[in-house]
Amino acid sequence: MEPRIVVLASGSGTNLQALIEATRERDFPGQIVAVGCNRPQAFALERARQAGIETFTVDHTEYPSRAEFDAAFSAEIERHSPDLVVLAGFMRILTPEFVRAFHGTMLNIHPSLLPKYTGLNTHRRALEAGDSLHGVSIHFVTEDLDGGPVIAQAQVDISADDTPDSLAEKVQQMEHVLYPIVVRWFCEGRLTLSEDGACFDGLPMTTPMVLPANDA
Ligand code: NHR
Ligand code: GAR
Repeated sequence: MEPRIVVLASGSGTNLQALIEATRERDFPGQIVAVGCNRPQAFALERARQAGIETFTVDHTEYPSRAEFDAAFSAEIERHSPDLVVLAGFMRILTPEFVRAFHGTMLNIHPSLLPKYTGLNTHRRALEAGDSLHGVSIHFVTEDLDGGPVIAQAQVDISADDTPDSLAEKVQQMEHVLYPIVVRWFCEGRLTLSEDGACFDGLPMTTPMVLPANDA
């Protein structure tokens, strides 16, 4: 059977859309079996419904603690027996218990060139720092927030007239290219997490795979 993928999202779901389109290709080695959300109004849910994919929502505002939200959310995820959990614009920090339950089988896409700018508002922070290069990283999720082993990155150039919004748009275009590639590698069994970090075809990755900026 093809690897079963559960995608978790909180917002507009453009990365989800890119993954839906990629996994629809006849030769794609995995299937999205469900989309989970912590916000009932997230447009990601609508995209999943449009694609005929099962959805579930666990509204974090209805839970008194992170631990209780995470317990309810992970129970919903487990019902779908995922081989891979994909965070795609998922905006809640996950407890160590949650992360341990999906060790080596959970990926996140983060809008910066990690280890730079973990956390939020990455585009504004890259601009304020005067950086000329920015981008996106895909990493295994560990207890260390945005600190798990990085698998792949795509760079974008920052130009003088960029704003946080224009930069976000450029970065997102690369996200939609890179995430389906990395999810495919995972589904093909080429990507694993070992004590030495991320491995590709069984060999530890000493450095992430990088798609360079156009005029780098
Ligand atoms: N959880 C763990 N344990 N490890 C990671 O690497 C995680 C994670 C949960 C989410 C995505 C991450 C990102 O790509 C992610 C990686 C949300 C926040 C945050 O501060 C930080 C990082 C990420 C996602 N969230 C606020 C919180 O209190 C809420 C913000 C909101 O709801 O808008 O959880 O950047
Ligand atoms: C993406 O740019 C993703 O990198 C970022 O949110 C956006 C979600 O867009 N993720 C984070 O900031 C995680 N904290 P989408 O909902 O359209 O895929």
